[in-house]
Amino acid sequence: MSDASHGKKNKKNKQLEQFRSDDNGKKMTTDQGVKVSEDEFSLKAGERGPTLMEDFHFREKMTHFDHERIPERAVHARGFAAHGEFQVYESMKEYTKAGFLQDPSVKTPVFVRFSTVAGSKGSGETVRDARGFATKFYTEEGNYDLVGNNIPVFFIQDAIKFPDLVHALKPEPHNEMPQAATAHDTFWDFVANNQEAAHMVMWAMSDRAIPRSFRMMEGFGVHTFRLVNEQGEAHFVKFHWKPVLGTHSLVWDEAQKINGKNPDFHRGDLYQSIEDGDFPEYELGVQIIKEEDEFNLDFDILDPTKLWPEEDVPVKLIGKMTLNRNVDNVFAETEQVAFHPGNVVPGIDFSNDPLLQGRLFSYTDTQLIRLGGPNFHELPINRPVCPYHNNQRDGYGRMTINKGPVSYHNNSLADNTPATSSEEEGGYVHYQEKVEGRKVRKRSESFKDHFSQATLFWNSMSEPEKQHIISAFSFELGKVGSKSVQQQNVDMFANVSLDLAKAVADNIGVDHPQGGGSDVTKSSPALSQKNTKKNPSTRKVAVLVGEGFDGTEVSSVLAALKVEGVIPEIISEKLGNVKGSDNIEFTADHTFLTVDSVLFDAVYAVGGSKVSDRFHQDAMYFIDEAFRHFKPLGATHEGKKWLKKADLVNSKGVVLGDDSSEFASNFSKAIASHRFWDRQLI
Ligand code: HDD
Repeated sequence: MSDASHGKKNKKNKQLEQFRSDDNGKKMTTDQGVKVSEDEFSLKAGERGPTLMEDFHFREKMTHFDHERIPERAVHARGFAAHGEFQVYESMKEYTKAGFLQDPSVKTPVFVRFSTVAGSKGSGETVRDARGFATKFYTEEGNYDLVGNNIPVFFIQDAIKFPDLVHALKPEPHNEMPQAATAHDTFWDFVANNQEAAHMVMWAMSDRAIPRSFRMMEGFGVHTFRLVNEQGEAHFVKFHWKPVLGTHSLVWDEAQKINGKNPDFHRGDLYQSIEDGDFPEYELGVQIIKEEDEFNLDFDILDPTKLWPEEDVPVKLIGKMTLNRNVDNVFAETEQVAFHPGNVVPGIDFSNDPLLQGRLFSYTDTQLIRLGGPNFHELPINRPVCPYHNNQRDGYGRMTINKGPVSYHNNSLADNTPATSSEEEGGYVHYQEKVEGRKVRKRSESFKDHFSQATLFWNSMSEPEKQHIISAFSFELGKVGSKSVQQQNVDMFANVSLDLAKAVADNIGVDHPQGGGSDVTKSSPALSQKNTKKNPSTRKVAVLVGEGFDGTEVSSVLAALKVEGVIPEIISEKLGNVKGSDNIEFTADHTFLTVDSVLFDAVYAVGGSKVSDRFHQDAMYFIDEAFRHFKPLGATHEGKKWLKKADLVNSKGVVLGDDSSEFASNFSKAIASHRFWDRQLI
């Protein structure tokens, strides 16, 4: 509660407060404020007679309902958001004059929306896909939007290809299948015939595309931007978000099952963590390159299909973002928020990345149709926290009442106000990059290497991660109907790795590639999730408890796990109380009917002296599935019998014990490990 009462005192929250409305306990009125006497029966001429047009309450209620929906986002339709705050660790004055990056004592309000890319608004959340990671900083100098993804590179190099990419990856137009999935012909046809996609496809086939949680994924600004300081000096920059809990992923089989068991898995996880006070945290990182070093890397820094290996250009962590408040209304805030990579503040500028330049057009354009006109910046969630004045006027849904006759510049009647500001006064002045060239429709030669970094990514993966990538390719291409498209992709990815291409070819029954192979031997350990942070905090553990469990021992294990931040949830035969020894009772949170092992990070098998055969069978199934998803398993007391019966006691990540404190400490370490990938499945 110390954290400024969960951000309640911040300027954005105070601004939003003016627009909040609490209908609880109030009298019902029409939109015109007239009290309503009856809300169940329309006005009729006689009890069985025709409904009358003069029923203004009926008309208003129905009309509003008929217009309740707005177009979903063309991409990133399925999303979830939260409020928070950002604080810089130390002044970034050397590189940028951006006000919110100067003073470590300043908390800048933020609003962050996470999303999948391909699926519709109601689609499942644990699909294989990139995740959007869009942050709006409400700074004192205006809104700054960092509209990124959880993958540091993009499928295409030029925005003119974006409609083609999206047409290919969305459900196919003749039958609108498949939903929220790239495992279909048009996507893979696009990939093989637009080979700049190679690098991002490697990421999309990796564990990064099935994150365990929005709280456990990285974010990237993707493009090269510029930081500009007070002296007008510029540096190239790439932005990163690093989750404090580390970067962790699901298993593909588990991810697919979660979509059935709980299609709201990721939003539920984010929402509940914030409600519980386990605020998600991310550190902001920057990679910085001097202007004069623009050409010193072996790729073009304007090419959005390239990352800057962290070992070559270190990531400097410059601040932390904490998400500490859920929205009050998903439509008003999450749905109506309008991000734009062109929303920048003085001190942050663009580069000539042709993907970025095209994005600068697309985002306003899409909001105009989605939010119904040019005044979407006035929606409460989109308003800056600093004052704004200009001569823009009118349009659908205009809310500001601009006073006076003057709405033009220059003028004398209002003393030429609103007045422009000089650079010294904080006016945004675009970086004066010298540009020269002929007008050509061309791709720079320096953008033409599509495979070296795809191989760098492959080389950086641990063995289990490589196996996951092979499986993902085999799954996706295995769903492709066209043999030709399958073969084209195998031939294409032979340029990334022959091992990969051959393994996939074998799995999907096409020929081994004719040529291929790569001479890139470099790797970047920072890209492997094997090297991420390990922390048991906020991990959910299913505690399988039956009647007659050992009350004292189990209570002390659960208490010790909670100290580590682990969240145990009791699963028993029925909801309500479950009795153990020593007069200890637990309240069951779930039964095997209401949850499944895929919804938990680990299982603690406790059992009980009086469990039924049915409970026994269900527990065995639950444990077996968790084991197959490489999850940590712990067992004490009767629970050990289940693991012995399943022959799991000697496997990696299986913790047995009777001494409660030793068991809790070992189990908690296993939980922090996330998954035991080198476990031999039986
Ligand atoms: Fe985009 C939404 C991220 C390339 C056009 N994009 C959108 C969102 C994110 C990204 C996170 C959702 C924002 C939200 O939560 O409301 N987009 C990216 C990244 C890209 C990228 C990281 C590559 C580096 N996008 C990109 C291109 C174009 C677009 C090249 C078009 C030229 N993106 C859009 C859009 C969307 C969008 C159609 C759909 C809804 C919206 O903008 O507000 O305009």
